[in-house]
Amino acid sequence: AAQSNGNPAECFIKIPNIKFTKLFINGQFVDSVSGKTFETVDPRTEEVITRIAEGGKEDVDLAVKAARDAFDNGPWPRLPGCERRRIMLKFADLIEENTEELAALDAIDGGKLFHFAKTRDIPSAADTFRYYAGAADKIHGETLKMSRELQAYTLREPIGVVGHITPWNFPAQMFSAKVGPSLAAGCTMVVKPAEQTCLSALFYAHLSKLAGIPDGVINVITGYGHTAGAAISSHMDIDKVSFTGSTAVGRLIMQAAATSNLKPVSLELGGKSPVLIFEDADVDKAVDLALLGTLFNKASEFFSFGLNHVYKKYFLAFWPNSKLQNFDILSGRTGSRVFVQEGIYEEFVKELAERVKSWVVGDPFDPDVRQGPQVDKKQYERILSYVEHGKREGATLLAGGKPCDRKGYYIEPTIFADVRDDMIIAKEEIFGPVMSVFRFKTMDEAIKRANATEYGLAAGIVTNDLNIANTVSRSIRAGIVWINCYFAFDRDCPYGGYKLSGFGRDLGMDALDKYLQVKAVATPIYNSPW
Ligand code: TXE
Repeated sequence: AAQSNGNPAECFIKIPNIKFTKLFINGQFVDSVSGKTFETVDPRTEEVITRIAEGGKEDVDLAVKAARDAFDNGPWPRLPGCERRRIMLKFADLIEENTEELAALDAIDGGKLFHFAKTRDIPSAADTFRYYAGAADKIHGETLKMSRELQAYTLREPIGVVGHITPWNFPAQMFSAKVGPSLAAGCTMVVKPAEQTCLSALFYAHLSKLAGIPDGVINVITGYGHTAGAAISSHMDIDKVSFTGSTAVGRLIMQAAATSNLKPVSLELGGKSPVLIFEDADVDKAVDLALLGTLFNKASEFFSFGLNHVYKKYFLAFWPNSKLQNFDILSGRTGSRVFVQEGIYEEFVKELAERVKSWVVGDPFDPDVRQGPQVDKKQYERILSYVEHGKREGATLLAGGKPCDRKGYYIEPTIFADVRDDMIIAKEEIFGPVMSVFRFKTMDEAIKRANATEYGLAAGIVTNDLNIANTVSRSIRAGIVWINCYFAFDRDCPYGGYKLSGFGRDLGMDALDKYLQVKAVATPIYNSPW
């Protein structure tokens, strides 16, 4: 792969001064009770950006108290929906006004590609708030005629105090996809962002206050998972937990919920998503899809959050020579198992090896860069250890396979071909720029092998044959299937997993239900004419 040594100083964006590093509780930025702080590191340079307040159990208790009070006594759940909508729209506008700064925070804190965050992640987060703002005054129940003498109606009430625990991979989308629907529902909340990417979450907290969201409605506790996160999942006064992250932690959260107050949880967990490329497909387009799907955005993970015009326009500007011009915009989320039908396998692999050479790795502020650094040392080392497994197990290394020769957590885009289903790299989620290419003969075989995973987050199909597309999409056990695109979706498209990829959906109207209780109210009617 090509490397860019783009110096951020030469980029047009000034690295922002860090304004918010404390916990946000009841509308105020405060130190943690213990006074402890932790470092947040810039993955581009491995240097400390700043220290952030380290929230623990006592801080979670304070945040929950504020959220409970805001829920039980405050205005937010009591406002008419149209009023909540107005405030949420203001919040969205403020996010948009601060797009550059938010994008830069995610770039220095998490290695996110700045230009992409600026044109896609942050605008999409603002739009997600707008989408749910529009829902805030459309939450209503049903009237039921139980019998001639008995009538009932249902109320959809906010579930209460919500705990949101999020990962580092998409800070803007995670925040908006969780906070948006819960705000619209009238809930109050405690958000714990991933310890690697806290800076933008604190900035959102600040903007929420400017927008007029009352104190105590959104609280942000920065800190570690086993302390602050665990205090949320086991809290007796939190009514629901919404989590995105690893399957291992998802299990812990469910256990903690079960043994505390039996709060409902929704879990959006890992994946090992297959992409099935059939031999009638255009090889050029399929190669583009596979590259973008697995390598873009530094991880084998890429939220497009939109076939929207902004995204499309930007995307095409970003890749003017891409063969994707006539293709719907795509990307990949853990699309790390690429199954290619034997008739085009050799051609595909050859083209892939060639094309990855021009895949630019480097500073996320450089507009030519397609792949930034990994988020932290732990993730970097974890990915490299999987790469070693791949080599040891005898997969053919087509490209990459080692760290980049520069400071920062940079890894060469790595492609293994001739991967067998029993190899570790074929089974475990790597969550890095590592693609595994498999060969298959028939559609039935491909379906079987694609489904032979404990996960079920997403899948991709590349074919021009309508029958194949329809049959495979019905046969794959995954929460979302993309045909001739990858990771194409938007705020109105529900997202979540089957099997060990979790349950519950983020985004779309389905996500609102997670934050609502249904109450049925029955009453007799005397002398009803009907
Ligand atoms: O996730 P974690 P990490 C997968 C992916 C990745 C792996 C590790 O495989 O390589 O997870 O990533 C908090 N109680 N996905 O370390 O550890 C933690 O502080 C309560 C897939 O980021 O699950 C953070 O806020 N909370 C996924 C959040 O959980 C705890 C996206 C996520 O951390 C906790 C991200 C505990 N005991 C990772 N321990 C996807 N598919 O989108 C940690 N946390």
